Amino acid sequence: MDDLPLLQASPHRLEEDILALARFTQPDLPYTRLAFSPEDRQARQWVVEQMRSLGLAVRIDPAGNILGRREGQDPRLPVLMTGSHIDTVRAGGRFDGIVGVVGALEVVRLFNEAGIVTYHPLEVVVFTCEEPTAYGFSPFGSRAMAGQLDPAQVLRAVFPDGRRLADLLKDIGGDADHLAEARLDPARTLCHLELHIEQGAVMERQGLQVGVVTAIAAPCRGVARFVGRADHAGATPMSERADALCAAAELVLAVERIARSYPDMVGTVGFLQTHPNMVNVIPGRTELHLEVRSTSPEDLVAARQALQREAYAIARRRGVEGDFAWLYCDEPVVIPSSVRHHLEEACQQVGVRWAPIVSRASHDSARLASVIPVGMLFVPSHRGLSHCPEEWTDFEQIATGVSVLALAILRLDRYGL
Ligand code: HGY
Ligand code: MN
Ligand code: MN
Repeated sequence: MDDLPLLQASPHRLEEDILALARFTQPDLPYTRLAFSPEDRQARQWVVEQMRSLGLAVRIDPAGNILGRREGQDPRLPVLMTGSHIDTVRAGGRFDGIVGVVGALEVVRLFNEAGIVTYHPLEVVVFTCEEPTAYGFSPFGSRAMAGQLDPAQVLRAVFPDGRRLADLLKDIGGDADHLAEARLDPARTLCHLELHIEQGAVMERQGLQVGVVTAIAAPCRGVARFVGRADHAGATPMSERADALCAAAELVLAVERIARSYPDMVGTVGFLQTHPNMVNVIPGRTELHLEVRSTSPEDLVAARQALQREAYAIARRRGVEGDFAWLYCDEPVVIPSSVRHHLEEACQQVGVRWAPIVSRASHDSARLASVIPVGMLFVPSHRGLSHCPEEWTDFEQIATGVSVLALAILRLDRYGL
């Protein structure tokens, strides 16, 4: 048993921070803090102030990622990163991403209180725009760090209301003209650890306090558009219609059917627009955004091909124009045992009920995994609910996860990978 200190995170401080961040929301739609929104900018400023109050040196990279640096004993050593995101989905929760940021801040507090100076520099990270937005590719900040963004695409990106992504980035301290400088240097980065809520019900059902993530499922997201013929809903015989919404409806059910046909896959259509969207007009145009997720690269390839075929077959069958394109397809991630080992040992030493667990949700860590070693710890989600205001994790449960995170960082700092 090594002599690394077991530090006890404070549920009360974590509660204060989480409830403080929850106040930065669209007031009429809690909890909504979309990336680049006024609420997001206020929350980012709050985090910067917290970082500075803990003695961290704060910088914002060209992708808008916030990095709070705590110097180590040896500046030549690579950085140990930990953090997550603070933007939410629309009408989302108070814990998704936030737990990883306030947890990282609490680790710094614990180190400060214990007078611990790690060998490696430590960086607390808030990634820009992890959740989807109207211009498509997300996560944004972690993708930029992984060198997975096309700067030209970013410079071209415009929201439906005309706002340019480059301008929004500038508003938060980023710089779309220098995105390449946000890229991580793997030689200067030891690893990244992310504490996150499970967003599923496995841990609560099994009475687990901490989950050590083994793999992260990957989303493949695509856009389908159907163009039929808007017409009078009353005067047009059923045999003479080109109904774009019926075509979309068939594809929605095809996503469900195809996802169900693979053992480890999920599929969803969470976004559907129809035009002109009036009860007495046959829909002339529809646009839907779909995703399928799995930890199996082979199944994802097969499902993508099946979906693409299905979209065009539906269009032909129904006599409407159909168009389908994949926005992006991320790769599933396997967590390296070199990092997992320290997370598992930290669980053992803290003495928590833990188990290995697959992440069905995607995370910033999944994007970084292509360039540096990553690891993830989960804390339970009450009734498995997430991406909704009912999302909940007890502050004591979060504190347990943070205590394990703190020890895992000390282990990685002392023993390396
Ligand atoms: O969609 C996800 O898995 C993540 O919550 N953005
Ligand atoms: Mn999320
Ligand atoms: Mn998240």
